Amino acid sequence: MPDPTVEVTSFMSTSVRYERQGDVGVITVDNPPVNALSQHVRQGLLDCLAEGLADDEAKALVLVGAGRTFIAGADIREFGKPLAEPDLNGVISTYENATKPVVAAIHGTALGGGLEVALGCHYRVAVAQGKVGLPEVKLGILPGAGGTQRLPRVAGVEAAIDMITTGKFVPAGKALQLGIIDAVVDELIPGAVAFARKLVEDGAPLRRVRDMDEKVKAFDAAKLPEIRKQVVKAARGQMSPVGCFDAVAGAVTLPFDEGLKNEREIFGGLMASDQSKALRHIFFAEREALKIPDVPGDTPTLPIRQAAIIGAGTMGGGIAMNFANAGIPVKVLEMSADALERGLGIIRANYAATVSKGRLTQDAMDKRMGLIEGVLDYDALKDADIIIEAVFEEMDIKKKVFSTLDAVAKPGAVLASNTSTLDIDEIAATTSRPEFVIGTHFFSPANVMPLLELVRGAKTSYQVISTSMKLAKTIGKVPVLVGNCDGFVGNRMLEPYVQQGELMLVEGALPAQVDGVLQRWGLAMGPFTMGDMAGLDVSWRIRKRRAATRRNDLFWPTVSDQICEMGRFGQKTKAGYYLYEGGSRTPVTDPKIEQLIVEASKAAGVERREISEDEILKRSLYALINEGAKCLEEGMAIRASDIDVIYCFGYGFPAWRGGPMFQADLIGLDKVLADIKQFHADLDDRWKPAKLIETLVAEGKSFADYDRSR
Ligand code: TC6
Repeated sequence: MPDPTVEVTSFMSTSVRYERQGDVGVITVDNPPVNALSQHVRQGLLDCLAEGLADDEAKALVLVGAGRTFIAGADIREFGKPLAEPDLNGVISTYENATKPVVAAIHGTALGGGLEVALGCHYRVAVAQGKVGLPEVKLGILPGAGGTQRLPRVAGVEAAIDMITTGKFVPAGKALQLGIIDAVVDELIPGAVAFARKLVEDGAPLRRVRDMDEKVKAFDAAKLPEIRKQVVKAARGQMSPVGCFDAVAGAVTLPFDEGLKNEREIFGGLMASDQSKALRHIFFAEREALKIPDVPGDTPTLPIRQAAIIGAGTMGGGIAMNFANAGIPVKVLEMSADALERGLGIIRANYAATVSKGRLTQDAMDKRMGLIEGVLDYDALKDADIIIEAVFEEMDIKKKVFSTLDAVAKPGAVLASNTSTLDIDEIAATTSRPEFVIGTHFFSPANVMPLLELVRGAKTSYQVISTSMKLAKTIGKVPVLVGNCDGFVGNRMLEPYVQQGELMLVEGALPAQVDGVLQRWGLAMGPFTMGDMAGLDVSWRIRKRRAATRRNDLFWPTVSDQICEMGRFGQKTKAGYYLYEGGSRTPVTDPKIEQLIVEASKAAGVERREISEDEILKRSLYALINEGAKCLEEGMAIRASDIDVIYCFGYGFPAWRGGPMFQADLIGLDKVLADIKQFHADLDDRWKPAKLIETLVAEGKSFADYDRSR
């Protein structure tokens, strides 16, 4: 039934419509799912504005989004294609120059071009749950429709630099304080319409943000160079935060129109960059990873109202925090009261640290702690909808836990194993319900790292897969479904990568040299710093387990084993490849280890040589790519882009490099293959090229083509 109080005067476009509520015209953008500013929306916005201005009955106009959100930005799918008119800047200035007051009514998220459109309106209101942000920096670009010029004019220069260079979202309350919005309303459309009517009654001016220069004038331009230095440092090689800064600086140093021109020029450079292509690739890859080809999108999911974790160690505690953070009650089982108290103590200390940094209120911490219940008896887990085992990484122990779970868990409970390498089918076989068993490979620290590798066993049901994917999103993770093989996808690829690092040490490199090259390229850390952080004993144990089955015709470096034999397991023992003095986490080179490496070369009969930066980078990156391709050809990863998501969200691979498989396409698969073949000829059989790479090169295709063909 149409609402009789609403007078529909016309439908100019299927995605933007104009209606009137009494004396206020309402322009509604209706372009699901997020009201992105596709070409037809931009045209619709112009058409409906013209309609509203021509409507003599309308004294003011309100702009609103249909469905779950205001406009969430430009249509990212249009990027990289020729611009179709009308361009967004033109639409925004038409709104800004409108002769009747226009009020943007924000709910959901007003992001990017969406917030820029709102800043083109004369006034902005939002519901309390609404959020605003300019997240373009995360796509490798900047707010190119005036956002870098208008936001500082309403929020002040420092707040604008912070928002634009980080892309963070700001909730309505804070947006009001900053001056980004003018009021918080209880109900979206009625609130905005009432606000607009009041403007008319008060004879309020047509306030154009472009003319509001008080806040930019109040800013001391002498501060800019120092802030820029900080932005460059934090960006660690990513161009867009610096471009964003430079554009906002233009709002301080240039008149509005020139500032816009400056913004436009920087925008063009960023948009054409490989970094932006990489970041856009990761944006869509993250969402694509949620789609599992053989699992129908509408597969019903199981409700998860109560979770349980077995083990209150570092991993178990971190996993429990994810549930509590999402408001899901979680029981944590330990074998002794002492171990339980220790585990809960660490969780409490983690939350307290967040409270002391001002990122969580004491009240919220208490609520979260209140959702975590320590238990000492398996029987307490019988009501749980999901039970995640996070005990020691030993097959026999995990099997025992699962056969006990099988006896205790209610029918229909998801039984998950947090393993990083073990065979999920072997674990599932100890239960009478392998279809309910799935691997959940969290990354440490589990309450911080976004990646969640979900491991599909041979019998895992569609329902359990769907439930786990959905749950992962609910607890704030980025899930990727992978197959069941040793190390799954992430750690399996890591092994040849770390091996290349270790081999290069014996051939002539040093840890700080290898780590330095990779860090300068953008990785959060190189293999040796990473090993020290993760604990060298973990990979030592895995190496020992695999020793009996490894190939005898290959040379196996022993440096890492020797370091472990010295009781140096990395940061936790204050020494590993590096030294960590006085509890510091900063690696310091240890001459003793350098000596050990030189001796290892001698013992292996290897004459040490200079290893170039190029060789370090290629051997590290191509080891990942070659193993990634093998994971793909074996079906362990569904898509090349899933592998990129795994590396960017779980292994500190810079998103602005797009992940290893994206890099392979960018470099050119034929070039990558030629180098791999050369390594194969010069080094050893570890470099046997993956068949998939050879096939794709022979067909003139890329990993992206392979993904599209599936
Ligand atoms: C910009 O504005 C530049 C302006 C200057 C120009 C001159 N375009 O994330 P979800 C799709 S740059 C196209 O799962 P949520 C998404 O791919 C843009 N598509 O939902 C997915 O499709 P699928 C600045 C988009 O509720 C579906 O919508 N804005 C866009 O978890 C649902 O998405 C941003 O960077 C888009 N802009 O989160 C905001 N956005 O179902 C980017 C989403 O086919 N978007 N899709 O896989 C977001 O951050 C989130 O989507 C969200 C909603 C917070 C809006």
